[in-house]
Amino acid sequence: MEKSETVANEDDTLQALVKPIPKSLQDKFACARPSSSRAKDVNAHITVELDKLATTYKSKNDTWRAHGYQKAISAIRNYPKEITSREEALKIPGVGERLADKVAEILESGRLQKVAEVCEGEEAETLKLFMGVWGAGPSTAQAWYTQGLRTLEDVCTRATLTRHQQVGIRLYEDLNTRIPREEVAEIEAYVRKAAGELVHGLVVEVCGSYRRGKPTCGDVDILITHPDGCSHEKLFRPLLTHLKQSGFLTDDLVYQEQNGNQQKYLGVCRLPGKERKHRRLDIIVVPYAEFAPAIMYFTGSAHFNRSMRLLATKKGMSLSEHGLRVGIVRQGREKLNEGQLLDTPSEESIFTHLGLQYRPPQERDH
Ligand code: TTP
Ligand code: MG
Repeated sequence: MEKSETVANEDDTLQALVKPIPKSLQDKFACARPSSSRAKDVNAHITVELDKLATTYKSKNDTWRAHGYQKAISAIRNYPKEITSREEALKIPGVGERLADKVAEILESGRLQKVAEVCEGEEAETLKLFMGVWGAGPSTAQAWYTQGLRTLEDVCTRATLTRHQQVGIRLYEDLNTRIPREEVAEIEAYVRKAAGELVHGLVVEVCGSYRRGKPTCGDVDILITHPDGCSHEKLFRPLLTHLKQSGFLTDDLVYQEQNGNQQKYLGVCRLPGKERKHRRLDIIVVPYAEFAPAIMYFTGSAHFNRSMRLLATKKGMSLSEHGLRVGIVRQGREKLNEGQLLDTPSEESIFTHLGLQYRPPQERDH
């Protein structure tokens, strides 16, 4: 009893360090709203066109424009009614004058001239092709294009490829095919069984788009921890060796990336049996104390995470896959202190600390 009071008082003291922001501002954050379900996506004819722009700007390394469109797409997806006019679009938070013009153009003509200009030229098509090579980001894609390369064959013969990119080219078709949920579940079961043979009592969760309920996934993001707070330490390397020996892991991309106390493996796997495709697999092993912030982060979406982190920043806090801190002083974007770590035993507790209503993973698909 006495102990829980101490914790409660400590929590109250830390909670007092949270900078309040007006509710009207808080409500503007995507993370304060549920993402709409697909069934309610009545403005898909609009978001499909805007999404082409967002994807192309991303491949051109224009992150600022790409995020701007992503934000508008998310806002429009969450709008519950079919948009019928420019004025109606303009009333949606996140949609400004220029975007409303684009919505009006789509409503009138069913398409967007800018999509033809920005997304349909030879350069845009080639950059999209090159961005599909695992390990090639926008800068590499652009460099290959500038070098005069136009096809994957050109890249194979004339570019100097990193080890990742060699895997990306060799498995181009497989790695650019989305994975049905059912197969993700099979991959999880395979990893869970292998991990369970090494250490008992592990918690194994598939995060990413799978946990958000998507019917298909780009890759498989598996998070592993152990409730006793220490047994996870014995798992990482033996598990990878085990999965490699059985032939399940076929290619390593990043063998071990140390991120604080978290360990991350990025690779390629293939289930046993005929006609199986190679699939991208991430395995992240985290200490139990970081489980909630880690599972929040790896569940995403990336847009939802950006919104959460920005809200935390506005409140003088800082959110990452390692934890939630309070009492952060910033000069511009630079943090001047470490702040204090809040107790986050569950995802719910992170929402509560940020003054948000809890959203289950399916409602974070922004
Ligand atoms: P991804 O596997 O890249 O994304 P995803 O699982 O949501 O979608 P996909 O079906 O294409 O695999 O990353 C997993 C999570 O990691 C993502 O949902 C949120 C987090 N993340 C970020 O917050 N920012 C990022 O830039 C990336 C790449 C991931
Ligand atoms: Mg994923």
